[in-house]
Amino acid sequence: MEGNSKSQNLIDKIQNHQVSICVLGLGYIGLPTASMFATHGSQVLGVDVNQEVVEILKNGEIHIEEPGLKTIVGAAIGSGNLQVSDSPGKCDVFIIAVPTPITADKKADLSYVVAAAESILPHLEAGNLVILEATSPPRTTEDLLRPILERSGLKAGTDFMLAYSPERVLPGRILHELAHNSRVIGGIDPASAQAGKVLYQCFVESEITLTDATTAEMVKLMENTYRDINIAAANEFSRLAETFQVDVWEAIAIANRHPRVEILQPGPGVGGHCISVDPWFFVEKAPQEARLIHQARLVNDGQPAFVLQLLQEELGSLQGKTFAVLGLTYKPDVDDIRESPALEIVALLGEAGAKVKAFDPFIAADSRDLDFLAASVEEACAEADGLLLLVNHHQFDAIDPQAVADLLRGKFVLDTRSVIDRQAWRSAGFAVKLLGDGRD
Ligand code: SAJ
Repeated sequence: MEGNSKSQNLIDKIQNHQVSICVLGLGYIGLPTASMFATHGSQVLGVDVNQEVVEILKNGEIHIEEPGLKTIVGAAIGSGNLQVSDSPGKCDVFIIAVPTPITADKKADLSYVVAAAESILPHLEAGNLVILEATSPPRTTEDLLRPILERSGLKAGTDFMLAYSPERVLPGRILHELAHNSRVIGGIDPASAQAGKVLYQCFVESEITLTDATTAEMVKLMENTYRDINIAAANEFSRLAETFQVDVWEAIAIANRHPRVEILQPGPGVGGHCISVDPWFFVEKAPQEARLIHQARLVNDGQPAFVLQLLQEELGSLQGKTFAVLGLTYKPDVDDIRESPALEIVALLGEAGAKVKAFDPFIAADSRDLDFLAASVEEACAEADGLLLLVNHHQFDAIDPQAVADLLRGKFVLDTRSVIDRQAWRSAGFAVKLLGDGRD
């Protein structure tokens, strides 16, 4: 019962706009979340262990590309409600929004969650609420986070509240989806979940469903796993279409006219830090049960090698050839290259003895980490033996095949996303190959 009076105190503070919130991790999720709370009247301390990020934000800039983010961060900092720091302080609520990547052997790396939880310890007080937002293997809140926080001497459920509430927003639409997507909050007890609900109601305009922490963890992983399996089906269909000399894009469009079929789009593979990562958390924890999930991961992870195979079938040996690569990010119109299949394809081209000149409008040509970047489509195409379209950024819609034809040494284009107007490219003298069209 003590827990309920604690939660009522916190709920009163939230409703009276007197709550202070510490958001740990100022990345794609933490920064928009911190800014949303701040612009809706809460006092927010945004924390990132990367000093460079803290400095950029203090100078009114942002370190990630996301529509509308700069405006809302500017408004949050300008209002005085959002402060940034490299270490947490005393607050009513702590939200952990740090990355949970996978290791090379496909195990969840929870070191950032552990570090964030430990950094809260000296500040944790009775009546606080701690919420984990990072995508995590089932039971992380109960079996990893709870014991760390209880090292404070306080007991979860009795002295402080603890919940898991995954982010579900789509990069490129984060601000809209933060407010309009439904949200799930899993508490270690009903009082924790209820306090979380009142908190997120500050800016979430959609339904908020309450459950227990482990169910909420599982829900998050199931959503991304479901999408991964469905993309794997589309990718496998693209391979079958090559075998049976069918255009998979046409076949999918026709199949999707069935009222209960909605096949996704094939492509060069699945990237990003979510869908290509999260299903592994099931495989790691329950390999005997997660067999379909494992196979889907292997299909999607094998798609870059399939792209190389198509290229070799079209052009023979790639040794000594140079390719113009258009697009490096994991999907269109974002600046995120984490787990990007395009980077895997660049690496495979290198292993096959080919050179790459890549252009991506979302990546600065002087990026320190990538040494194969061109500053424009034209620069990438100059003297290339072929062109690979790996990401369907909107900017690429405007490429005129006639304008680039003379720049390339070899007039060959491989489209992995079904975006180019094949007839127009053929008229400009190109041999065109579309991934998944076995008739090409
Ligand atoms: N992709 C395809 N074919 C498709 C759809 C996507 O090849 O038909 C590829 C994309 O090119 C990309 C990858 O899949 O490489 C993932 O892109 P995505 O747009 O499907 O998803 P993410 O990773 O940007 O965001 C997902 C979303 N989850 C679901 O849609 C179930 C988002 O709602 C989550 O919040 C996010 O993961 C996350 O953070 O977990």
